[in-house]
Amino acid sequence: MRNENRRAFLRLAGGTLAGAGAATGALARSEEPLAVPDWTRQQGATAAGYGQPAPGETLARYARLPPAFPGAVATVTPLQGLHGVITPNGLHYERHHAGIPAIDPDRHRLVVHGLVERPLVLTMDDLLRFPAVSRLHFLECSGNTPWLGAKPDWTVQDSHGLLSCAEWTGVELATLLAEVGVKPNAAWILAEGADACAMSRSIPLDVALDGAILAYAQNGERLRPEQGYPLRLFLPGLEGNLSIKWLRRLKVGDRPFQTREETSKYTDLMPDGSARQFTLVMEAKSVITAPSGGQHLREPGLHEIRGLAWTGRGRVAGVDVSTDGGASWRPAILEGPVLPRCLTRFRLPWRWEGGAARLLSRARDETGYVQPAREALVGVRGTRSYYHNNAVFGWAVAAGGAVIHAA
Ligand SMILES: Nc1nc2c(c(=O)[nH]1)N[C@H]1C(S)=C(S)[C@@H](COP(=O)(O)O)O[C@H]1N2
Ligand SMILES: [Mo]
Repeated sequence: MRNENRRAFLRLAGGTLAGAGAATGALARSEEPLAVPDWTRQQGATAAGYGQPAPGETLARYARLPPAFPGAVATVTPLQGLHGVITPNGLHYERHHAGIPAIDPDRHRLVVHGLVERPLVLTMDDLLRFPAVSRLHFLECSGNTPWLGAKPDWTVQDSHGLLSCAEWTGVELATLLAEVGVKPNAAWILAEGADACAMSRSIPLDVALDGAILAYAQNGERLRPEQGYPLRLFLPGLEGNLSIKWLRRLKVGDRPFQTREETSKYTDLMPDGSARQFTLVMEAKSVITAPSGGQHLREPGLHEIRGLAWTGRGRVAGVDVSTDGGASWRPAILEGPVLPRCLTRFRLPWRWEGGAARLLSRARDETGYVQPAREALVGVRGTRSYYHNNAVFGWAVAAGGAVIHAA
């Protein structure tokens, strides 16, 4: 296009767009809308072996609490900065009870024994020859979202960051169990990690046969060391602790093995002093990621409320959003495809008039289960629980646009 024509076209476009609203004001006001910038006047940088985010777009995990010792760390995913449902591998949350072991993949072995016809010792090469499946699933630590001690200055990374979602590739546990042949009285499987705490959990056999994966890849590349390289168990929809990283042993038995992680930890203390064991499923939950804690709404007008919903029981069926603290609710739009036991993005256009508002989201899953209000959850579970807080969670927008956490 010749220069003069181009200017005329842009003037016209600018004029038309300017009429559409304040957001396009900058374009309409610009003297020279398409001046040739410096970066267009010279050759760009050369290619990199492994790509990195653009400078200035670097999100980061951080430890939510100072670890008791360096290996016992939990780092949180910056949910407020992510789009869609996939967590980039470098930002997947981490929970290590005894640090990240440095495993030589050539010397790593997986032993399968106990109540099986043909015990096996497998190398990584052996496992890579089995039929491979790839599935998109969320992973959430059951200790995500502290039960007590909510803070107004929480960001969504602080309150919900022990949550990530990836495409996991590996061998279905069912395939391997068919290979070793489980005995008729088999009912539970012990999974053990190769880290310094030999993290171990018992999994009911029927649960283990329902989509569990011996995963060696994550979002297309081999697992990151912090996610269990070279092999982890991945149990879709269940509390993160069951997805044993650095997996080295599977033992089939006829009863639960009663490991430390299912007796002293990962149980739910009820108001009457009894403790629930093996509360494995992550129930339906959702959270608004924008606007969220620490963010600031700059100007009144149209804003899109965005968030994530998930359930360990299948698919998210719907998400309702309230902007008035629960007095009224509107159904949000679910961004497809809505996959089972996977994060689902929801969004809802909202006109912010500039006043105070209280934003809440409430997920519903395909079983009919509805994410509970905090009072309802505490009514049943009391306040002595630590794990499985899936209560409705709110953000307060102040008249000036500042966003903080408010139940
Ligand atoms: N071997 C081993 N497996 C483990 C853990 C661990 O410390 N050691 N942490 C568990 C916990 S509590 C969670 S929530 C998830 C975290 O997985 P991620 O670090 O890949 O996010 O792994 C689980 N598997
Ligand atoms: Mo966890």
